[in-house]
Amino acid sequence: MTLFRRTLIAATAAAAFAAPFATLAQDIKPRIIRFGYGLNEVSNQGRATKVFAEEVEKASGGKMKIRAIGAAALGSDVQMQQALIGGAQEMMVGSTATLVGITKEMAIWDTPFLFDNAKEADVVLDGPVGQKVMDKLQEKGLVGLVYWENGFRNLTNNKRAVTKLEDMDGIKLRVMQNNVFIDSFKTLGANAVPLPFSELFTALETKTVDGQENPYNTILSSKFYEVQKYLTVTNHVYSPWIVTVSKKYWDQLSKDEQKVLMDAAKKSRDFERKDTRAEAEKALAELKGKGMQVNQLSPTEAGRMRDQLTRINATIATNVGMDLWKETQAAVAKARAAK
Ligand code: TK8
Repeated sequence: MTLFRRTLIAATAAAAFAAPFATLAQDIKPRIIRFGYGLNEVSNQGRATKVFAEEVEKASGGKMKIRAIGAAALGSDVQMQQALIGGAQEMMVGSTATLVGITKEMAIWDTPFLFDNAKEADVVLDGPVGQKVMDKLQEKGLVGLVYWENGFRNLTNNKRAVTKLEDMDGIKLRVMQNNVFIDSFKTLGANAVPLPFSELFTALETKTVDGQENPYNTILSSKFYEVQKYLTVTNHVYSPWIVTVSKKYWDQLSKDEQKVLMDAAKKSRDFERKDTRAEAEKALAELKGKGMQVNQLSPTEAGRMRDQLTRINATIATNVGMDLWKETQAAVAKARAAK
């Protein structure tokens, strides 16, 4: 646009007859998509959201713009999900575990020790089983695009170093708002307290709870090391995040616009997994550097915890349905066999 034309538009807008400018502004008005997430901007979630936003802007030639809002400023995972369903917010990324109240099949990802490593998780989540579970969201008013990695979860607390099963006794442990997590930690002897992530730091700081469990990345980016002394390497479950869109909003988009979001979501996923894994490799050392006391479980104690936790598998299978349970187990076995 020439300087002359720019001046002309400005002049027109400034004039009492601003109508032509208004029409022009209307024509180029981009679609603003509010994308909420729970962690800080300086976290794996924040960095991948930025990549997603850049990709959307680029692929749409600026016609679609992501307004990224982190640190649960739009609400906790559960509150944002409701806003998406109602059409008051367009997009979010959050834990699959917090979706179980909406889509019970999501509980399959909460199965303790389901995946041995991230590669197995990628294959199953990006394969037919992952897709099937994701598609279940549609009847509830949500469209799932991709899974991101939250990661293998580990235990932190302020009471004592957990070196054996009995050390879990009476620890007030914040868990995600979902029955599988409540049951898992009750089985281990902890006093499981469901709380939204957005209230977690304060709950730890004020000693409302003694501990929590999350991947190394989150313990680091959410500064839990400031309020937690002990970290026990448990890797008790692999948590995915899932990028979702309000179905009400999705249905208003053209096929091209939907494709822009889908393609950008895939690019953000690939970036996010790499970034998360690179960070996780360094995070444990950093947490030690911040003063956390880290311990591994002996093979015997790890085995005892595993036995205890896998007792809830039967309940998970009943809740998600035996067909999905078996299909998932078969997919994991296949991924494990493939080298
Ligand atoms: C962030 C949460 C978080 C999850 C949790 O909104 O709640 O502990 O691990 O990542 O989704």
